[in-house]
Amino acid sequence: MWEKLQELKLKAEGAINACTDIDALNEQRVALLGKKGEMTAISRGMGALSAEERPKMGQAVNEVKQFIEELLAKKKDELAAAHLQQKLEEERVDVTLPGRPAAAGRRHILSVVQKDMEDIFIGMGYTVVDGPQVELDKYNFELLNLPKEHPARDMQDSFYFSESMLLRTHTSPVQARTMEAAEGKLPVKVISPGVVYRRDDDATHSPMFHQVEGLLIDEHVTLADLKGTLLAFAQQMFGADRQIRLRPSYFPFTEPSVEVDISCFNCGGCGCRLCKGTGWIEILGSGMVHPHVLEMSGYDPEKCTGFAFGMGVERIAMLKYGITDMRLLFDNDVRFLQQF
Ligand code: 2NL
Repeated sequence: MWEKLQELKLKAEGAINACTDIDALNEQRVALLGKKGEMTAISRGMGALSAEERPKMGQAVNEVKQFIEELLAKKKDELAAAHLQQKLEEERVDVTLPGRPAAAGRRHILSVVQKDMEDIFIGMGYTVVDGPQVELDKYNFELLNLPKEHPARDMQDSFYFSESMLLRTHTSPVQARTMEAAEGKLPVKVISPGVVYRRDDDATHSPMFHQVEGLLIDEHVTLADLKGTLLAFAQQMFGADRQIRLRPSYFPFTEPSVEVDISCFNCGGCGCRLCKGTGWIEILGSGMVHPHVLEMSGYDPEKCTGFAFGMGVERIAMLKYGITDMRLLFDNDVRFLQQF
C-alpha cells in the first residue's frame, strides 16, 4: 500500500505537469482525487490495516493528497497565466498605427458663402446682427416705407400667421430693430444675414432663401461711400480686377435706388454666355436710405444720411460656383454638396 501511494505520487506529478490546458487538468483532478479516483481507492484499502499502521498510513495519504492538491493549484495558476499571456499576444494593439479616417462632415456651401460675405464686411468694420424670423408687419413693412396697400407688397407676397405677423420677407426688419434700439446714436454700421421667406417657387426662386443686408448711417454718408464699399466687396468676393456698375432702380426704402452689376469674372467683360454677352452680371440692389425710413426709426434726415444694400446668398453662391439650378442647394444630395 505504501508503494502504491508513492507510485501514485510520482504518477500524479508527471500527469499534472503534462497538462497543457485547464480541461486536461480538471480530468486529472477527477482521476486522482475524485470519488472514483485512485486516491479514494487507496484510502478504501486502509480498512485492512492494523490499528498500529492505520494512523501512519492515514498521515501519509493526507500528505500525498495535499501534495497533489498543491500541484493542481500551482498548475492551474500557471495555465491561467499562460492563457492570459497568449491572449495578450494575440490581441495586441499597435497604438502607433494611423487610425481609420473618420468620415468628416462639412459646412453647406450656402453657409460657407454666407460666412465669406460676413467676413468681408466684418473686415470693413461692420457688426453682424440677428433677429426673429417671425416678424411683425410693423418691422417687415411699415418702418421700411411699405404701408398697407402699398403696391410693392405684392412683389413679395408673404406667409402670414395673422394680419400683423408673418415670416420675414427680407432681413431689413433686423436693421429697423437695430435703428430703433440705437435711439438715434451714430454711426449705425451693421449687416444682417439670414433666412427669409417668400411665396415663390420655380427654377430660380425658392420659398426659403438667404440674404445679407447691410446698413450704414452716419453724418455725410454719400452714394460714393456706397460705391466704394460695394467695389471692395465685389473685388474680395469675385477677384481683385472686378469693376462695378450702378444702374438706377427702385426700392420703396431707398432713394435713389441702384442695381449693382459686376464685370463678368468669366470673360472679363468681353461678353460670354454667363453674362449673356453684356460683360456685366447683376449681384445686388441698394441705395441711399429713404429720409422717411430714417425719420420713422428716430433719425433726423437733416443731420445724417445712410446707405443700404441687400443681396441673395443663393445668387452669389450660384454665380461663384457655377451652379445652374437653385433647387440643388436645398435637395441635400451629398454627391452635390461634397463638391464644395
Ligand atoms: C435686393 C435689394 C435692398 C435694402 C435692401 C434696406 C434696409 C433698411 C433701410 C433701407 Cl433698414 N434699405 N435694405 C435697400 C436696398 C435694397 O435689397 O435686391 N435684395 C435681395
